[in-house]
Amino acid sequence: MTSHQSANMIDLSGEWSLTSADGAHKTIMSLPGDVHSALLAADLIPDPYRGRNENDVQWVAQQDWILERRFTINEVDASWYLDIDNLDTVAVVFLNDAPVLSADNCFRRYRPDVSKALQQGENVIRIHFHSSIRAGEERQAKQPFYVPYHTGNSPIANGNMLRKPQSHFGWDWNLAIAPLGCYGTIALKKLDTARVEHVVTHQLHVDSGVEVHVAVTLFAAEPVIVPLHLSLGDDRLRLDIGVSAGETVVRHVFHVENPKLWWPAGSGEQALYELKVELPDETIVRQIGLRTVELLTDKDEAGSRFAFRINGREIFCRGANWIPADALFSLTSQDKTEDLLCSAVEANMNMIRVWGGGFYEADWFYDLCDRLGLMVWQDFMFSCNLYPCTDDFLENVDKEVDYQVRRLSSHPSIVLWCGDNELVGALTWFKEPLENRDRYLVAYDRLNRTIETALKKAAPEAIWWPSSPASGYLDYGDAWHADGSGDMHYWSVWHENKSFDNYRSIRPRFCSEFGFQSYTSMNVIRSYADDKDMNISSPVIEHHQKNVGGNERIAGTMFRYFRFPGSFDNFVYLSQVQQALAIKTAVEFWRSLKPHCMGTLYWQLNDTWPVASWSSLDYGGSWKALHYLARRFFQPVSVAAIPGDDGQTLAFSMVNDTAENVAIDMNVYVMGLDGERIPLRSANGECGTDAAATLLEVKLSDIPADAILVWDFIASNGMTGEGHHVPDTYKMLEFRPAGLEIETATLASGQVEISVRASGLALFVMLESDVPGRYSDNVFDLSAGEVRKIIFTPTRKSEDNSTPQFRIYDLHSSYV
Ligand code: BMA
Repeated sequence: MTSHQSANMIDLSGEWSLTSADGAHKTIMSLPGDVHSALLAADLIPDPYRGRNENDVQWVAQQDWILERRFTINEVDASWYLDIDNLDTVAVVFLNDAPVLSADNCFRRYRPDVSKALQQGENVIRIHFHSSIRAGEERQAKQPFYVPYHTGNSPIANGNMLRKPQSHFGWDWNLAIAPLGCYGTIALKKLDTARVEHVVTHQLHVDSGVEVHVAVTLFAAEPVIVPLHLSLGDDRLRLDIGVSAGETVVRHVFHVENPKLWWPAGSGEQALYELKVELPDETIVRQIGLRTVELLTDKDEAGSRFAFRINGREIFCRGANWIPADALFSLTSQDKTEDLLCSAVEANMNMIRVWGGGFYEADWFYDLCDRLGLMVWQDFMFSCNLYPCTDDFLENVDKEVDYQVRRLSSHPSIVLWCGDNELVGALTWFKEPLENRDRYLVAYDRLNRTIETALKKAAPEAIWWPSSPASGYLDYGDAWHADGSGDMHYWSVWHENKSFDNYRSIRPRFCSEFGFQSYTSMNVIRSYADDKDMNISSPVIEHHQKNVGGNERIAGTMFRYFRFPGSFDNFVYLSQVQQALAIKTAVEFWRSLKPHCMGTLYWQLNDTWPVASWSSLDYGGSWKALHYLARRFFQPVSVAAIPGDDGQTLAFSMVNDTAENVAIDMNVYVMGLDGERIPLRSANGECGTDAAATLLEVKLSDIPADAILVWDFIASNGMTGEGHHVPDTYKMLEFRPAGLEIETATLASGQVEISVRASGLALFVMLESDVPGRYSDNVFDLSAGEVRKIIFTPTRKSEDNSTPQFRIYDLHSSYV
């Protein structure tokens, strides 16, 4: 929570005029905002998310653009500055034709003094955006040697030259349109006495409680005495500070007795204290959560550990990777992001990784994570490319890191700062570093060292991890395949076309990326495609797949495990089922390795536009099949069936991430393909706190031909679950019609109660409606005669207020 209130401020957000530098295009644009959205609103471009319109809007980023507005000021004296952040990216700001700022880093905050350029009465402010495409090209040409970038991820060239979100240049899930605009604060502020430059905190947990060390950096143009109020909760004090010209750091230590601790979701409360820093006309608020964080990397027989210890307790991290909330800033909102993050927590996640190809998110994003108990693995914004190591570039990075770390380091949710995404791997992806590894490795180390040094200077207690993935500090090994230490990105199943079983061939310490794609849901497909496009390889559908070979991989995997679906919508459904199965296979096995493995973050939580991707949430926030399964396979207490290496047995593995021991009762049945269950085994056992253990082993030979295994369990803490196991592949079984029927009743709340009944065996029963919404459960199995009641909560009302229409899928009917 950061708020700035000042009587001496001219807020410049709101309406500006937008003109292409050649004068050919003109409209208005609302700030904060992005240029493409403004052009779309003015009908100057088609919706880039529909059809193949992405191709038709490429000209936008090739232009220079000019934003301009007027404002009046009555009192001009020597103390005004421009406060601007998230300016995207290479831009010059003019005030009454005088250049007052030359910016080239979307991740910095700029506060130039503009007093000399201001005039009494009317003023004109103009921002000249230089085309990122041309700026990238010019900077690449000036490099002492060529600096390669990933052409697959970045179809728009040279994005690595610019400090702006790398996925703006395209990605294997993003459209490539190089957006530009101004996404943060834009205001003129008067520097009356002093202003707050930074508020940085750190905490020391001691016997008598917690010491919260607060360092406030004040900035003044001239020496002055200012009253500064500091408060933490009810503890408030006033200090009269003599500030010198330039920066002055004021330090204070609050003692919190009987501290209420902040815990990750599922492990305890998210107690928060409010820290307030007040100058006469400025108030800064920070949310403080009291907690300790350690990253354990002790050596052991397998290599070395990778585990987070929060408040003295090792926490298994369950989560996913976060990419930007939308490809276009103007389409983002706090509500939409809150919905996505709440979905993460509802699926029993306790960590997200803010991936290095997007943004350092806004303050409110981390406030939400603090409140929700979502730990944040925070990457620095470098991804999949190599980067310049020239002095000017490194100096720019140093300032970016300094600003971002000081801005964010108070958040209890942020538990780790990571140098980049996949830059060590990138050293092996291009011919230049393969031919001259020394040069590029040294260049990489200069960048990585710059980031580390700036981080430690800004927040000495912050936990630093050099890169994701990394096998260790100063270890440049292959963390895509070596599983003994560090964090791992395991992509062999998707990118190397290995079978789902292959997830069980590795024993990661912490898997921070692994993923499997699906098509986005039908409602979302309908938002960008017409009826004629509804074919898995139509040009429009292929256009909404950005990973080369992605659709072939999805279809090929279906051949491996299923009978080919009979229609486009069934293909979409089955693609989501197999995605969910892939990720479930990995997570269940890796959780069973606890405490050898202490985290799994799948790739990826969300989407930036409507596209086939690895996400578990559709663009717009609806849950794909994977997200419903994630809620189960991430449940703090769960049971999973893990096939043994011998091919003969199936082990039921219990895992318990809670702080209490639990007793688990489980029943295993043989299920005929007619949907009739026959009890096979019952078992009960204890699973200790923070442990995994085998509850029961079943011989695969106990499963008759033409049957599968199903089970259910209940734990002493009330958590329940169910599942099935097919001995071979689904396509080998002669499933029969499930005879699914649904009855719906609209409740006074506007929710819909849906009764789903099967007359035979129904696997992966999935409800889909014509209006977006959430189901109390979805993608479940039914046996013959079983009825399940589901509550559907629409996220918005249908236009004509009619009852939502439902469509129901199951495995057998997807084939026919
Ligand atoms: C990982 C990520 C992204 C990418 C994903 C899927 O390596 O870091 O770069 O989108 O793979 O290929």
